[in-house]
Amino acid sequence: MKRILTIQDLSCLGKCSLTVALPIVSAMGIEAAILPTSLLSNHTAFEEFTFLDLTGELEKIHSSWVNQDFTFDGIYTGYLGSASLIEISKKFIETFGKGEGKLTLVDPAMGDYGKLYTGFDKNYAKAMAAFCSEADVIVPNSTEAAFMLGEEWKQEYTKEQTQELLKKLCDLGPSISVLTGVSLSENRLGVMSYDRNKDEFFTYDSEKLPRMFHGTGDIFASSLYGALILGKTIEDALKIAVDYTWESIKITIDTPNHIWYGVHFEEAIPKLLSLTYGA
Ligand code: PXL
Repeated sequence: MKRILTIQDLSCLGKCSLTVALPIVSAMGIEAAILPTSLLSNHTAFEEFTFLDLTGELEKIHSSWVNQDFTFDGIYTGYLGSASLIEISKKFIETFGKGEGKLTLVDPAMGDYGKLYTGFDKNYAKAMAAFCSEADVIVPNSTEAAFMLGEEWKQEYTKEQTQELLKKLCDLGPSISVLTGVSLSENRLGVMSYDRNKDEFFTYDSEKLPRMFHGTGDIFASSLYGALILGKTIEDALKIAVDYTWESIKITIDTPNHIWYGVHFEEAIPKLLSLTYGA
């Protein structure tokens, strides 16, 4: 069985980050070790929240893991929370995430709809851009891409502009960049990727659903990473992740006042397994 490490915050309520990644990666048949970067009462899109930065504890865990020679097939990072958390995550990747056959995926989770999440600023975005040099694959949305590249965010991007963004994102270091939330025609929403080594773009989308929910980026990134760890090609992994995220949103669409609580990704796990393993 493959064993991966995922590094992101633990939000006690509001399905996102670890409370999404752990069940999804586990359901795919992969052991998921976790490192909580911070402990929050709930995610930061709610009206108020508490935040405990766990950098100090992660330093101790790093030393202990080095003593015990632990190994992982790859590392997937999401919302980190502060510059020092980016630094310690880098240390974990350099110690445990490098080597033949290992895969590092960085989701630079820090903003949406043209704005950074509460608590982040341009310096955090700059540090995150530098952190992307540690990754094989990165999966920003257009807001995160624009902040990392120091560009003005636009509500809409043409195909050519999207391709240009993806190439610039690969210049940060990863061999594959994936842009989420790509909409190149009305009523369609999906992703575009660029593989720097093959110089190839790939687009996959599905019907645009009429409502947006919080935490869907984490569902996408977790299922994409799981599929890649299971040996799927980037194209097949992107199809699995887009279709599973779509199904999770579809199931949730009629739940009133649910935007901040996250989607019912649990109920779509059978779909994820049939997409991944066939059924
Ligand atoms: O899903 C992204 C995310 C993860 N973790 C925390 C967040 C957010 C987005 O708002 O606040 C704590």
